[in-house]
Amino acid sequence: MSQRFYITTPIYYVNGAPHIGHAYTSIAADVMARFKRLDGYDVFFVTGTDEHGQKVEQAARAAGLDPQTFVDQISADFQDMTAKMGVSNDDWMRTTEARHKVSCAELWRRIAANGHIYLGHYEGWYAVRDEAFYDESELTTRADGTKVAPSGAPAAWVREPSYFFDLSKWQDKLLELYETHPDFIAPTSRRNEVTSFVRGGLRDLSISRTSFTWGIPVPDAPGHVMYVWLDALNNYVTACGFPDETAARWPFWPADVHVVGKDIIRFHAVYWPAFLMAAGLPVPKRVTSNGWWVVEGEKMSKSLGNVVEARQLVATYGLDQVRYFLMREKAFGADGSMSDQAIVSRINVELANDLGNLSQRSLALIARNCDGVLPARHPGTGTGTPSEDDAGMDAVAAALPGLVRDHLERQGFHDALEEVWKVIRAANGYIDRQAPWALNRTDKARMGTVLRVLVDTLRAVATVLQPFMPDSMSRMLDQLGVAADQRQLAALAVPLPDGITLPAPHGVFPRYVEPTA
Ligand code: ME8
Repeated sequence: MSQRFYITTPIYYVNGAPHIGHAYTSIAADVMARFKRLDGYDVFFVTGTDEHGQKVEQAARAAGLDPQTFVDQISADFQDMTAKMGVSNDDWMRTTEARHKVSCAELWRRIAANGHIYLGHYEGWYAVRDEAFYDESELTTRADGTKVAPSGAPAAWVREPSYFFDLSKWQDKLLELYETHPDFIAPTSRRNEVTSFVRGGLRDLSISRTSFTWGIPVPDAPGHVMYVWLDALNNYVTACGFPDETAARWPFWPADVHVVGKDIIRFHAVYWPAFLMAAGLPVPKRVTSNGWWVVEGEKMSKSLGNVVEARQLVATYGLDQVRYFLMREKAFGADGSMSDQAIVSRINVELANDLGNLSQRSLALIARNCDGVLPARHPGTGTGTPSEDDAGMDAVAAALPGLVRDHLERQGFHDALEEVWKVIRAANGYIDRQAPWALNRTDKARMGTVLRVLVDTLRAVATVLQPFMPDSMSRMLDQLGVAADQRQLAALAVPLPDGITLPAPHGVFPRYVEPTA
C-alpha cells in the first residue's frame, strides 16, 4: 500500500473577499500535494473557511446579513477562487458544518476530561482583527490613546467569564517537541522565534467567550462559545473524521504538513500541539510558514486600493503563468514583492523563451525532418553514436526528479524550479552546440540521436513541472508522446517507445504582449 500524506492550508476567514495572499498559500500546498501524488503517495489535501468568531460576526452585521447567510456567500467565493487557481483539494472544510461542531465538542470534552480546562474570568487586551489576546507589553499606544497589536490591529480591553486552558503547564513539553523534532517548525527563523516565545513562559489561554454568540457552544456551559482559534485549528482533525477513529480518513492523522502564513505560526506551533497533547492526540509532523507578498513594495490594503485579486491576475496572465510566478519569484519563507513587470519578465524570459522555444524548436525539427516520428537513439557505432555531450545531458535530466523531491520536502519551491531551469538552460546549450537543424543535411542518424536526447530531457522537465503548471505540462507531455498513464515520476524509468508518431507541435507558452488600448 502506498504511503499516506496529509497536507492542509489555513482555513481562511470569511470576513472579506479572497486575494492573492490566500491564493498563494493554497497554490503552494497544491504543488506539494500534486508532487506527492506524482511520487506515488496516497494524498489527502484539505483547505476551507474559518467562519466563526467576533470578526466574522461583525463583518456580517456590517453587510446587513445574518451570519450564516453571509458566511455561505463568502465561503462559496473562496471555493470558487480555489477552483480557479487549479487547487486539487480533496475536501473543503467549513467550520459551520455539523461534522465540525461534533468534532469540536468532543475535542473540548477530552481536554476537559484530562483536567486541562478550568472556569475563570478573563480580563485583558483582545484584538478582534487577529482574534488574539495580547499582553499589555506587546501593545503600542497611538497618539489618540488607542492600543495596537504588533500586527497593527486595534486592541480593546475585555472582561468576561471564560474557560481557560492550562497552557502554562505545557512549556516543557512544547520545548521538548521542538528539540526532538527539529523539522516541526520551518523555516529556521520561525522556529527560533517560536522557541524563544515559549522559553519566555506561557500564560493560560482563555478558550471561551461570553460576549457574543457566533461560535460553537461549549458543551454543558450555556452562554459560552469556543474561542475561534480552538474551533479553527480543530478543522484539521475534523477533516479526518474525528472523533470517529474508524473513519476512512482517520489514518491520515497526524498531518504531515500544515502550510500557514507567518502571521499565524504561533497558533499552529504553540497552541495547536498543546491542545492535541492535552486531548491525548498525536501532534502534526510539520508546520511550515510562508512569507508575505506585498505589491510594488507596499502592503496590500483596501485603503491603498492595491489589493490583488487572484482571479483577475489569472484572467490577465493565465493560470499556469501565475502559479509559476508565485512559486518562482521568491523563496517560500521569505517576503517578496509582485509587480506586472516582474510577472511579464518571468513569462517572457523563462516560460516563453527558455522552455517554450526549446520544446517548440525540438518538436518542430522532428515534425519537419523525421515525419513527426520519434527518433530512436542510434544503437551501434557510426555517425549517430552517443557522444559525451549526450551522456552529460542525460545525466543532468536523470538527476532532476531527485533534486526536485529534496527541495520540495523542505518547501523549497523556488529552489526546485531553479534546478529545473538549470536543466532547461543546459538543454538550450546542448541544442545550440549540436545544431540538429544543420545535421539534417550532413548526418541524419546523428540528428535523430540529438533530437531524442532533447525529447527525453523535455519529458523529465515536463514531468516534474506538472505540479506547478498542470495544464501546460499536460499539453507538453501530449506533444512529447507521453501516454496519460505514464506521467508519474516512477514512469521516467521506462523509455518512450521508439517510432511513435508525435502530434503536430504547437507553442505552449505564448509571449505576453501588452494589449493595445
Ligand atoms: O488567519 N502574503 O485566516 P486569514 C502571503 N482563519 N500570504 C498571505 C497574505 C499575503 N499578503 N495574506 C494572507 C486566518 N495570506 C485564520 C486561519 S487556520 C486554523 C485559521 C495567507 O483569512 C497566509 O497563509 O487571515 C495567512 O496565514 C493566511 O492567508 C491568513 O488567512
